[in-house]
Amino acid sequence: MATPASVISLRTRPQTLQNYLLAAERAARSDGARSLSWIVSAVSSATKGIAARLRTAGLDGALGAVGQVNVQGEQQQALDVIANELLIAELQSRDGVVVLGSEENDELIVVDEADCGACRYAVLFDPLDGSSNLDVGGSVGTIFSIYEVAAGAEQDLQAGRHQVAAGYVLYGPSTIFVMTLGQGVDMFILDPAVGNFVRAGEPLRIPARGRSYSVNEANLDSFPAGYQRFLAECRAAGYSSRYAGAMVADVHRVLLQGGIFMYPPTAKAPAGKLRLMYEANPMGWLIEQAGGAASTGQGRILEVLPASLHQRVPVALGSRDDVTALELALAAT
Ligand code: P6P
Repeated sequence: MATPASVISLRTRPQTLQNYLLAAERAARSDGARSLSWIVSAVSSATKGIAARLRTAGLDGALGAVGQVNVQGEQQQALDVIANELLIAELQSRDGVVVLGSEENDELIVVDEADCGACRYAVLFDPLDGSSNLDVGGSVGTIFSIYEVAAGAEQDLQAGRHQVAAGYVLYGPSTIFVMTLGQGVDMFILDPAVGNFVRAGEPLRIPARGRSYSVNEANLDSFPAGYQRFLAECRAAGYSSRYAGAMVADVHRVLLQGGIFMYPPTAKAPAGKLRLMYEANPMGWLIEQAGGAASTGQGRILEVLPASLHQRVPVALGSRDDVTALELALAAT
């Protein structure tokens, strides 16, 4: 059977992430764009290293916890530490990076030797989101969010609407890099044979409405009433339920197929569990850039003014019609 032309073209005439970034840099014609593409390239390089370590973690004895609790109060997995160190090492060496913020570090990391002139960036990231899935062979991911930083403002946290780049890497059956520079969302698949992320077709657009919801229904009884009513309406409309327990995997499904991903307020997490700066903001911007919506339930996630690096917010993001229906259900209570 003949190989589909699309497969041939991806392999023989690939647009790699590198030439995609260079094209964006040329289009922007600014020193800042050169630094920004170099910084996204650093994320790409670090995440290739993370993907390689994940593939053999079971053989290397690298699975499991390291016996300490991180700033989130969560058991730190060995691969959380490795992923965090790979990202910090790549990013702090790049011109333009003046500050880093990681889920695994209590405080912001100010990069003293940043020699960047006018181009100054903050990179916030969750190095290995969903890492509790690792021991059972589940998908996990890396999430990143990039801002420009004014001189003297390295410690200032900005609302998500000010991001200049954001994305995630999904470590699943294949390694998938999804990102936005504010001009739509593009997806790249790692070709392990050559070590390049290869662009996988046209920019992603999320369907206006989906047929599934993604939420941890074990917490249903402690969700505010509007969420419970919304989920009952979805079930009555024939929606299916899909939940991987890793935000990157669940949001990737919603981005490609439509529907809604939620982490509502619960008894255990009254402000929600997910972190604003390196989970809700980057994922929310990607969904908006693909034509969807991202809400705290009370308003746009990207308008939230951050008070702290590890601040949590309720999250509901996905198809615009589904998020609107949830917001109406919440407003009716
Ligand atoms: P729960 C993983 O720990 C994470 O931060 C997200 O990736 C995921 O969406 C959520 O927490 C899962 O939380 O309470 O359903 O296990």
